[in-house]
Parts: sequence; C-alpha cells; structure tokens
Amino acid sequence: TAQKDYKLWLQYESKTDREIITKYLNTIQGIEILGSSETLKVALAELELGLENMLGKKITHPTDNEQNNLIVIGNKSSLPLTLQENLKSEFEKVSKDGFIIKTITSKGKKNIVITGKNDVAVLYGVFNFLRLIQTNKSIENLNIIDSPKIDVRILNHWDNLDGTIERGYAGFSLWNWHKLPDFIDQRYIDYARANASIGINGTVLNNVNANALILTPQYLEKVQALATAFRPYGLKVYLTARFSAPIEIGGLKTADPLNADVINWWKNKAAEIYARIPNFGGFLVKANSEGQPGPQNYNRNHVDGANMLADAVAPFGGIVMWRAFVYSEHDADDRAKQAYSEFVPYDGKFRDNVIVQVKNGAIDFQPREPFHPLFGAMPKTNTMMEFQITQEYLGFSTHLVYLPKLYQEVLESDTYRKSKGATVAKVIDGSLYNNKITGIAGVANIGNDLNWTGHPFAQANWYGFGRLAWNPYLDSEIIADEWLKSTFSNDENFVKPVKEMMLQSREAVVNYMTPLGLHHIMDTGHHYGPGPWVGNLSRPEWNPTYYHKADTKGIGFDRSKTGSNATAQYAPEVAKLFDDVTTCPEKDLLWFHHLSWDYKLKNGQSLWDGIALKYQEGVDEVASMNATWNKMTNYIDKERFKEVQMLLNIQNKEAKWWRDACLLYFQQFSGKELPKGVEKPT
Ligand code: GCW
Repeated sequence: TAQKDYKLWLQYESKTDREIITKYLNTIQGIEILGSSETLKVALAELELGLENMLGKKITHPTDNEQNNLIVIGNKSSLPLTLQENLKSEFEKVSKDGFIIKTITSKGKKNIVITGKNDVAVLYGVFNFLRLIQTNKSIENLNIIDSPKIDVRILNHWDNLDGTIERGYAGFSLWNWHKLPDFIDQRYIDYARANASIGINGTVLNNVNANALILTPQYLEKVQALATAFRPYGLKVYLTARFSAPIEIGGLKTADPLNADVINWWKNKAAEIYARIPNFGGFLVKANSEGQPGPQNYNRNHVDGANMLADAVAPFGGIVMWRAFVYSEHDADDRAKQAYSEFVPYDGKFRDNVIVQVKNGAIDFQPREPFHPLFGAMPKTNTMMEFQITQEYLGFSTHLVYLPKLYQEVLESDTYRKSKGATVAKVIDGSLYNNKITGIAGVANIGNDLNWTGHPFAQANWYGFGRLAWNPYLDSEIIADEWLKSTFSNDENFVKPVKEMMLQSREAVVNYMTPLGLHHIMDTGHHYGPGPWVGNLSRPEWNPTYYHKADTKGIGFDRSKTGSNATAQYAPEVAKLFDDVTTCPEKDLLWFHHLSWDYKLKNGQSLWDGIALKYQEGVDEVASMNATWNKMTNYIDKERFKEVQMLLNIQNKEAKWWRDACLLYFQQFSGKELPKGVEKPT
C-alpha cells in the first residue's frame, strides 16, 4: 500500500521460506555493537529493524557470554586487538569510507564482523549486509571489501524556498522551511537512511537558480537543523551560493570577486556557516548561465569567481562545485560547443578544492547524448559528473525509464584522452589524472509525494544513481536486480521479466522521442511531450528547430568538420569517428550530421523510413512493457501494481503521441509516405 511505496528499497519484507529463515537465524543469533556514536546507534537500529522484519525474530545483544554466531559491528579502533590483527590485510585494502564484512572463525567460534575505518563505513557495511539478506544471498563465509570509488556522491535538489521544485515531478520540496528548525519530520530521517543505504554522502538542499536568502541567519538556523539530523547517516549538507548574495543580503554595492569587501563578506559567511555546521560540505554555483549572476558581470572569469569562494571555505575543508553548464544566445553557432570553449582555457587555474561540474552531455539531459567533450579535456582540473535523475526531458515521473542504463552508457564512453580505454568513469573517479577531489552529482527526483519520486519505478533511478556513484563500473543490470528484489520480491517469475522491461525502457524512450541522434524536440518551456515545431521562445537555441534543422533536403545538426565542427572538441580518435558519417554510430547520427531523407542507413533503409520505423519500434516497446507488467498481478501488492499499470497505460498513449506528432511534422519536409509497418496516425 502507500506504506510500501514509502519504504523505497528498504522494505525488509518478511521471508516466507522456512528453510531460508532457519539458515539465516543459525548464523545470526546476536548483535554485538562496539561503540556508542550516533552513527553506530543508527546502524544498530537499522540492523535490528531489518533483521526482525525479514526473519521474524528480534535479534538482540547476547545476554550470556556465548560469543558465537554474532554480528559484530564497530570501527577499526574499537575492535579487540586480535580482530584488528586478523583483519590487517583487509584494512590495508579498504579506503576511508569503505567497509569490510567478514566471517571470522577463531577458537571454534564463528562471527560476522562488519567494520571499516570510521563509523559511517560501518553503517554502509550494515546496509550492505542487510541487502544480502534482502536479495536472498548466502551469508556463510563472507569476505567482502567494498570501497567507494568517488569521494563526493551527492544529490542536487533544485528546490526553491517557497516549496516548489524546478523540474520536480514528485510533489513539493521535502524541506518544510516553515516548521524548521524545531520540527524534524520523520521524512528527513528516512531520506537520510535511504541515501546512506546506497552510499550517497552529500546533498545540496536548494536550487542552482539560487535565492540568496538561504544564506541569511534565519535560514541557516534551519539548514543547521537538517544538517544535524543527517549527520549520523554520513550525509553532509551543501548549499548553492547565489553569486550576487553580497549585494542582496550583504548590503554591498558589488559582488565583484576581486573586490576586498566581497572577498571578506564570503569569508565571514563561510565562518558563520561552519560555526553552525562543522561538517558543512561547501557550495554549488551556477554562474553566468541562463541569466544567473556571476563573475562575468564584473568582467571577471569563472576562475576568479570559483577561486574566491574556494578560498572562503578552504580553511574549513569545504569545496566549491562550479558548474560548466554555460551557453549564451550571443554565440548562436552551436550551443554544444560553448562549455568546452569557455572552460578548457582555464585548465590548471582552479584551486584544489574546486571541482568543475559537467553535465553528462553538451546540450541538456536528453534521452541520449554523446558524452560531454569536457570529460578528459582538463587534465589539471577536478571534474565531476552531473546526471539528471529527475526526468525533465524523459516524460517526467509519468514515463517508466530506467536511467542507470543511460548513466552506464555515458560512464563507459571512451574519451581516448591519454590513450584508448580512458573512459568517462576513469575521468571522474580520478584514476586517469589523479585528481585531488572526485565527485558525481544527480539532480534529485525526490519530492513530498508519498512514494518520494512520483513514479514507483523512478525510485530505481535514485537507487541506481547512488550505486553508480559508489562504483561507476557496476552493471546497471545488477543494480536493477538488487532494486527489484529489495523493493518488490525475490520471485524470479517477477524479477526476470520486469528486469528485462526496465533494461529495455531507456532505448524505448529514445526510440519514441528522439531516435538516431535527434534531440531537444520536446515542447518548449516545460519539455513534456513532442514539439519539434517552432516554439514560442525568444532565444534561438531554445527552439527545437535549432536542433533538428529539418528541411526538404534533410534533417540533423551538422557538427562535423563541414558544419559547426563541434567534433573537434573530442580527442582525435573520437573526433574522427563522429566526423565520418560512415563510422559515426547510428544512435548519434543526427546529432553530428545533416543528412538527406534518402540517405541509406546501414540496414539499407532510407533515413526517412528508418526514422519512422524507430518511432514505431519505441511504441511497440512500450506496448511490450505494458504487456509484461500486466502479467505481474499475482506477484506484488495490488496498489503498486495498479499504480504502475495506469502509468504504463499513459506512457503507451504518449509514445504514440510522440510518434504521430514527430512523423506528421517531419513528413511536411520529407514529402514521403510512411513505410510499411508504421501505424498511421489516428
Ligand atoms: O535543463 C535546464 C533546465 C533548467 C535548469 C538548467 C540548469 C536549474 O531546463 O530548469 O535550471 O538546465 O541545469 O541550470
């Protein structure tokens, strides 16, 4: 019921198979906790809750001296010396926030030790241990060492102070600024639990289109209350910094980053924040982008702005995440080139505690984009990933799209910087260039809807983002498997088909929205539904026609040598691949090339027929997702079944809407009949 939706992947559904329960209970007869920090307390509470719910028995601290079949939880320094010695090689391998789960037998006694170098690592270990049971895995002879590969694993909330969420489709903001600081909603705790369970360790509370008020004492007091509630879970709070804040709330005449008063104002502001929140993470900044203020307003540049803020937080260990999402209407040649052109010249000039945050693609969170050319192009600059979890361009929270597939595709892309095999994952985990800080951000899809994310399956995107943030090399299929089992059921009759449906969903949305490299043809402004026609927006690069450039001769954006030459921003090997229409992957064809309607695709179809058939394929895929789901009635609760069914029905209708709208529109230019197999618009 609604209760189930609320619990996300932390259902801790009771096991029904006696044999499985008995096996687990034989190995888990008590819990021993070493230490008493807030973090260990929540770890213990989670362990007790999970085990009792799943195994139907309260597992407690052993009352006798029987030290056998226990789960022992505690950080390295709290372990008895013999255990520390026993785990010596594991501790050498594990990094700061990584955990060890090991079955240790000594003197005929067998216990499972969950440990790490700090308490948060232990908490991560506990969640991982619970996941083993959630997914019916064996807990005999465990020997797991798992360390996060990325330092800053962070959600970006685009939440406004009035409770609305920019591009949010799951209700209003979780943060009840009115009732804070004294009212700590249980949701805040459950939010922190959910994040900790997947290793997310940071959250930016407010929108990048920032309001300076968040930095006033009145709001900082509320921010402090949230930070305090999140702290036991290892979840750090960050804020967006509106660049003009010194003017708006500081009474200064300027926000020039080289002005002494401005510099001082930010230093004092940082000190004020850290006095309240000792583990404050730092600032996220959108500057000189889409009308936001920034250093360029004062003829300064991104480095001046970022470094000034970085110096203010550096004494406290804070960082600045400076966004590279910049483009301007004054440079209308090709929006896709602007971030690279603007940032690459600054390589090596940013402070060590600055990290440049780059969206996965060069335009804007499309169903498919080639990886952003900035990845790997700034060897001397910390560079982090920004993915969007909220589905701004992918059907909001109405369409089922499993995003880890998209994330994985980006992370696996080869930048060919330095050499072959230099994947985006290697850029952002720091292994390619040995960066000082590494990070990955996801624009949150979370709101105050009972189910948190609007679509029950959108929970998988939050989950999957967290898992990939921890380990960007994880397979999205494994993530889907874990999520389905923890959220719904371990029954393979359910897991197998539904997993297939999830894995197929990303390609389906590409097919029915933007096949073959088409992009940004959503209706203008809200970005829901098709709108390839001229929009009502003033700036050329906000209009879909700018991106598809369809005319009677053909369709597509020529970004090759003969066009905007955006391909030159990639490493030579990649540039060559994209430049040549015969080697350019067809999935990206119209991203890089303008081609005639008669152009022959690899399968022999004409471009027009190929586009039309792709739209149809997308529609068919949604129909098959629908059919799969309709067979699942007996495996899960009625409420969630029904919810997803209704949503898939909408998606089915809207996939057709996309196909019909786009094909009718493009047909005016191609002047061709629809090929056989494509349903006529009704
Ligand atoms: O995708 C665009 C969105 C804006 C957003 C901007 C950004 C927060 O349409 O709503 O603003 O990107 O990422 O800054």
